[in-house]
Amino acid sequence: MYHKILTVQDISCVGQCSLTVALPILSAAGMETAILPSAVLSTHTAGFTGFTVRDLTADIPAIAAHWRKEHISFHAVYTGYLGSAEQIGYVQNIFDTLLDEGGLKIVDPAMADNGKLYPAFDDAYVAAMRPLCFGADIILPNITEACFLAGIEYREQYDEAWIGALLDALVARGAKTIVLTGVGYTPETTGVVVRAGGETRYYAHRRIAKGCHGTGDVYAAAFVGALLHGKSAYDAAVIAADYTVKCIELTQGDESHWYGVKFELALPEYIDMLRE
Ligand code: PXL
Repeated sequence: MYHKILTVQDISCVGQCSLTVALPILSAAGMETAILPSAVLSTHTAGFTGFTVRDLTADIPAIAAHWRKEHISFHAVYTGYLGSAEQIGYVQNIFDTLLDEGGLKIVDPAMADNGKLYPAFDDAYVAAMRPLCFGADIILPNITEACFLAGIEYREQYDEAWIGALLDALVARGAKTIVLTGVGYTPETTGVVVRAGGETRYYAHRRIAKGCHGTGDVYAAAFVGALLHGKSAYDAAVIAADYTVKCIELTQGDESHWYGVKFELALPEYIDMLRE
């Protein structure tokens, strides 16, 4: 299926994350992909120092107004790393005014990992992110982000009951389909829990010891591409997991490539997975 979609995220010029991975992955999935850069950074903020940031919040209302004037609309809007709490309000307005009838709102609340918010964010940002997530059709948080959204204390050790309670807390606040990433119940595995339509399913896969930057963005873009291609939320979550693992495997062993993953090398396999 060919769809016109919009993704709203930053451009980190160097570092293989956000728009520089979402655009090629969504294009590979066969989607016409419009972009709205939330900010332009010289690099991402996870490991580089002294990066430049140009917040584009002030440009967004005029861009959205121009699109409305041109009667442009999208089958889905998918958001990732956003520049500011104020920008989240503009994104809500884009959800409300630029989606086709029945269009999908997909939010990756890219704001935290390993129990901590990213350097640019604070509690006000989390508070602004909640209504965006709880009004969306699909959210893709990792465990840290899910805890911030649900107001539950982050844990490194957990079991299925605790994950179930975390999902329940998100649903109680209004979450619809939840794709919870980075859930592992054994030291050798990690995986993804998909709660959709009252049903919860888990897909476990190999855990690769070292954490890799940008893999959350690779995962979310691959999920969105597969979903819009016509896969179910669970099947899209499995394809995105297998693709992301492949990207990490292809990067392992190259110490100089610490800032991201070589997602480009696995795009042919991603396309094959979509065709199956
Ligand atoms: O991968 C998430 C992300 C996106 N954009 C910027 C980031 C990060 C993670 O740190 O810094 C600018």
